Amino acid sequence: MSYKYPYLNTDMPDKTEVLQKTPNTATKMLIEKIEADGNETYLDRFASQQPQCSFGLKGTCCRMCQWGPCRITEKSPRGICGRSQDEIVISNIIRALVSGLAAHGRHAHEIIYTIKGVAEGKINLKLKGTERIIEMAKKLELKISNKTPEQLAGEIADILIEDLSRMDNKNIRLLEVFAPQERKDVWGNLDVLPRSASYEIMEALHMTTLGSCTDWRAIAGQEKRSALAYCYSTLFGSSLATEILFGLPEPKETEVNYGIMKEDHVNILVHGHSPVMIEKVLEKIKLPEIQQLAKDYGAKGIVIGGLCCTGTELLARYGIPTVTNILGQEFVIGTGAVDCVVVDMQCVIPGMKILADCYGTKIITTCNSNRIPGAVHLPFDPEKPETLDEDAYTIARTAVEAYKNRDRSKIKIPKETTKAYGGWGYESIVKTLGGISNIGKLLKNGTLKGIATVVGCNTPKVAYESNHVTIVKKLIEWDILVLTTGCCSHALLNAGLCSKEASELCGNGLKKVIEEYNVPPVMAVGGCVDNTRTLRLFIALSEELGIAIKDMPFMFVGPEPGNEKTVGQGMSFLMHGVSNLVGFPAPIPVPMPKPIAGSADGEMDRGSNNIADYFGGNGALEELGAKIYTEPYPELAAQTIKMHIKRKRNHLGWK
Ligand code: BF8
Repeated sequence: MSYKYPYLNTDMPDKTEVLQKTPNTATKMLIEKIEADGNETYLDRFASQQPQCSFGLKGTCCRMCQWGPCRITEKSPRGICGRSQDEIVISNIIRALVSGLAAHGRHAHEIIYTIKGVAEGKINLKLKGTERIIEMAKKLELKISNKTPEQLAGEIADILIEDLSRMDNKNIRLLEVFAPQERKDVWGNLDVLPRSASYEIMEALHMTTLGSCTDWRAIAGQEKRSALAYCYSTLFGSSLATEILFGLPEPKETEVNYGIMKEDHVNILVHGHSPVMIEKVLEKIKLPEIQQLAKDYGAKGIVIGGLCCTGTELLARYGIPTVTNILGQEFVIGTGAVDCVVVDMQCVIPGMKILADCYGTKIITTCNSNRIPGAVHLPFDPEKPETLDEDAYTIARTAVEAYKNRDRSKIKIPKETTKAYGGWGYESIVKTLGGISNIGKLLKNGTLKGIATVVGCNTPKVAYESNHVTIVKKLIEWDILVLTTGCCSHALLNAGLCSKEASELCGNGLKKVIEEYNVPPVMAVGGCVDNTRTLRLFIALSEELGIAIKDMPFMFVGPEPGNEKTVGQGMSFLMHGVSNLVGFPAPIPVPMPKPIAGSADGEMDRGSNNIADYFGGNGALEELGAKIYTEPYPELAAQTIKMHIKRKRNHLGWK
């Protein structure tokens, strides 16, 4: 049985259909095991939630004051205050976007203040990214001579903090130095240049509260401003700051997937987004006394595996194997083999702790913003770093000690391991592919037809990971190079698409590139904030070829949107002129067909509103040179991407 998604005229899968259609073989076994153990996962809760609220699906429920909630219907086309559908829909979208901006902002805050702490000698870590420090110091026109990398990093951190918090009417510095001039002119003409993450969050919430702005176009303007703050203050801010702290990523050959866990080892998973504490914990785990402790409890060693974006960060830096993504975090606990999960911030679902209690898995939280009742809590605060080493040691010890409490009757680890060549960064992609001008040539002569960044979360609205994998298999068959981040990258890593062996699935052009340059067809470039790396590549290619990004054969693809953070991801690329293909609209609107009243055969009216027409029609296209396509069926989504890229190539006169 499947569930209806009425406004997209599509179906969503139940558990049986997920079992039939997911490409992830390891999870099939785990879904059945968890059910046999009498435990529930998101799949059961998704079923309990059906049918989902149709107003929520359309974004037409207003909860921005306490007179409501109000819903838009034919009978009531306005909320109690008089707010129209357009105003409600755009307000819901911008509130989701700035919520994601706040999350990335908080992430950036932790990393940037860690740099400050290290630069001032208060945090016992070393800055490993000298190359990035020098590059940024030059771009930001800092005086470099006679300064240590630490001094320069401290000055850069101050600028990044200003970009997060500036209240006066000045531009975000990272935008000034990293954005292409063509775009700065477009944004300037639209009057959407942002001040800072904090200011734009404040203004977005202000504009959408009761009795504030009722001009949806003005709110859409603030949406664009907030998206640019999201992109340059918090994506560029966190990603570059992490590289200052931990160094530039280098691609690594490794093995990923559930099978990296071992029954006779201590299995520790690391989860979240901001890997400062975990960096220290890894240092402590290597200590002979901690390794010995594991042996004393009868374990043959210690396995570390990565979840979500902390996982992809550690893959990039140390080749630590990734295991799974946001919707896999319950499945992996269901193996019964996880002794401990150390989490930092974001995308840790409550369901994971519920299952952890069923399987005797210890959870350790390390961020004050991410508390979980019943978990051991040892927070890292870059402004109070005195106990960092001591706490990291306690975490390492506690995680290993958890091994002795494991319930051995419930262990079942899937055998699947998958080869992967992941951990790409902007510099390593450019270098490995022979330089920017060579990548430009490969695009121009049609060896590569285009570049798609396929990213984002999982959604229960499709069979687990099926849209990510189906779309990307098609794209590489059509010689479209794929870059990926976040939860999508876990799906593609586990499906074997981030390894050179996936060459057999590729078209002749991409095959040639794989052989000649020793790269995989799908390049995992880190966590969600590392979409910066892809944007830098797009900007560099556009500048090299002298062609605006909006005219290049590029596309942003978010097949399975979930977290509020993903709204800003797509918008960041849209602002640069890169069209989006998203699997599901909410909360980004598309024309929403509705049954025609009195129609016996369920005929649908296209339905429309100004917001839908703006993002999916000519509005954004005219202003930004890009638009949002929505297509939940992966085969059709892949066709849409192919057509979009073909259209761009035709326009450029490229074969
Ligand atoms: O930032 S892809 S579910 S883990 S939000 Fe979260 Fe979505 Fe995963 Fe990383 Ni991104």
